[in-house]
Amino acid sequence: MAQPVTNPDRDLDWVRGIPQQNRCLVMGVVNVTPDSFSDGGLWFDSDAAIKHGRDLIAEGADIVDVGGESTRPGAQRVSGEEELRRVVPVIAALAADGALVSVDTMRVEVAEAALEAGARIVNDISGGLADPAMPRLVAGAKVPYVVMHWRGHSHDMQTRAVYTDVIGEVCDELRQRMDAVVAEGVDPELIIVDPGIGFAKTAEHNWALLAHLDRIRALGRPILLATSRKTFLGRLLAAPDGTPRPPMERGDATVATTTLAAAQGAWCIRVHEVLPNVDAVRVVAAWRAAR
Ligand code: PMM
Repeated sequence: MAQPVTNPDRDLDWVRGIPQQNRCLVMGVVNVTPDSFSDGGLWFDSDAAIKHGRDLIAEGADIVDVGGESTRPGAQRVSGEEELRRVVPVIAALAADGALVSVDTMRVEVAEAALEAGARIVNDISGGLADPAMPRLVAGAKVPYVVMHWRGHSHDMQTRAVYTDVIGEVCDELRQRMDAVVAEGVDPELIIVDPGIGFAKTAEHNWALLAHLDRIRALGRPILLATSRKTFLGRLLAAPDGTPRPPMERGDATVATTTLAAAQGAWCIRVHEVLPNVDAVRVVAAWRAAR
């Protein structure tokens, strides 16, 4: 893993305990699921998932995010037991290599086992809403906690994509979640906020959020952003007959959104393809340094 820099760009956010770079960080996705929208089934087997995580680190990922439950729109939940079975061996192997691993889970028992296996970040897409015991666990473990904007489980979340002022409401709801988890003992300095691109949001909502990361940054915490291969990009790049661009062909558009996010000071971007996105954040770092 790259060494921390001694003189980071003072404009860049940072999170205690996570090696600092002079650029936006890159989190590589390891979905140990049979049904994720973007790469479902490719890394379902533990050995394949471990190899994939190692490849992402070799390509320059600062963090690998390991998840065992698909959250694509309409997805049904898996059992906690199954989620544990999927993620724990993968996390243990990658952490043993020295990788900085986050666990993508809404379940406290999965987060607990993941931390025991060596994960050092909890990425909870529900921001503590799905499992009310989660903030306590994270508070006790004193690890960075990704609090994402979320309005309910994936099976019907798109019915909740109703806003009069999406940026204002997402900021207010994130602020409420930050206050709630701090009330449970989470150190405010360890919170990372995420506007939750695609979660109870239409394409228009996603674009509005991506255009106004400054407003989310005003919450005072580093931003994690995950646009990679998401549906709004597929819609934007639809064929003339309206067929959305398939997830695997949304890589270049993902890099474009990474550039936009990094230029607005995002702390980290979460992506499926690491190499081109590391290039993009390095370009943005050079551009920012020259301004
Ligand atoms: N999106 C997905 C999964 N985990 N975590 C955070 N913090 N933010 C996100 O937007 C997010 C996430 C869904 O994407 P995937 O199925 O490609 O992993």
